[in-house]
Amino acid sequence: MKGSRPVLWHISVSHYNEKARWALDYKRIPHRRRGLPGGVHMLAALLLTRGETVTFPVLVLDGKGIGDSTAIIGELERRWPDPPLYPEDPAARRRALDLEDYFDEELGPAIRLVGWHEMSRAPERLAELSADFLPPGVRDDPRAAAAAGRYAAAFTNARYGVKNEEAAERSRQKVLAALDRLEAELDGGDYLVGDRFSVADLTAASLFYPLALHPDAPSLGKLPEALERWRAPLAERPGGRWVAEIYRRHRPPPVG
Ligand SMILES: N[C@@H](CCC(=O)N[C@@H](CS)C(=O)NCC(=O)O)C(=O)O
Repeated sequence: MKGSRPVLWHISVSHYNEKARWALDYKRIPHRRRGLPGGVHMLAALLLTRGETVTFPVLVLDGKGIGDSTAIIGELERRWPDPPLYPEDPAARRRALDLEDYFDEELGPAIRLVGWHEMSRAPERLAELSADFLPPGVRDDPRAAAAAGRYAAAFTNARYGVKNEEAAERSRQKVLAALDRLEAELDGGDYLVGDRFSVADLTAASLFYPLALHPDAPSLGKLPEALERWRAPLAERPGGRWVAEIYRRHRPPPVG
């Protein structure tokens, strides 16, 4: 299948998936998207990457499945270098990749856990969010939506332990630490590395999208009250405002 259009296998609400979508859109790479509900996607990821990963996103390029958003961006950068996401200068590039790694490892799992923790405690909100993954014929059936919500709560608890209050509190602290670090690294500037947009900004903004909820980011619907109470003041911090601004300036619409 050499030369065929790349296919991104993704989960619509997932922030790591948003990171890969943003990179494809930023580079204006024509591709197709295939969405799957969380949980079901793990078998697909295993098959698409021939056993290498159980996570989405997976990008299929020339018949080969590439798992992990960082590896996907690395391959996009190699094949479609313009516009670049990696700085040219080696020291700046190292810094950008280190920041990508920091936000991937420290922020990504923590903000996901906080989000699912609060969603799991608000079954009606979770049912609404999960209904989007149902086929059109059953999407409007409240019992099907509630069942999809229960499945999402069970899956995220089994996989990430989202019901655990102590884990949620540790994760809230990690998100705060990541926001502190973001603001310290920016030091009042527009970009994390040098004076232009790079993979570091794309990673921080996409993984922080649930904080800023910019209209161009994935929609999470109406948030549970507790989640909104936690999120709203953080969105007003300089780091939260920066995420919204980076979305406004650098998140292009999806490539058709
Ligand atoms: N390091 C991976 C993380 C991706 C990831 O954790 N994806 C989640 C969805 S948000 C997933 O597929 N989780 C399934 C699992 O953890 O087994 C990346 O950057 O792509």
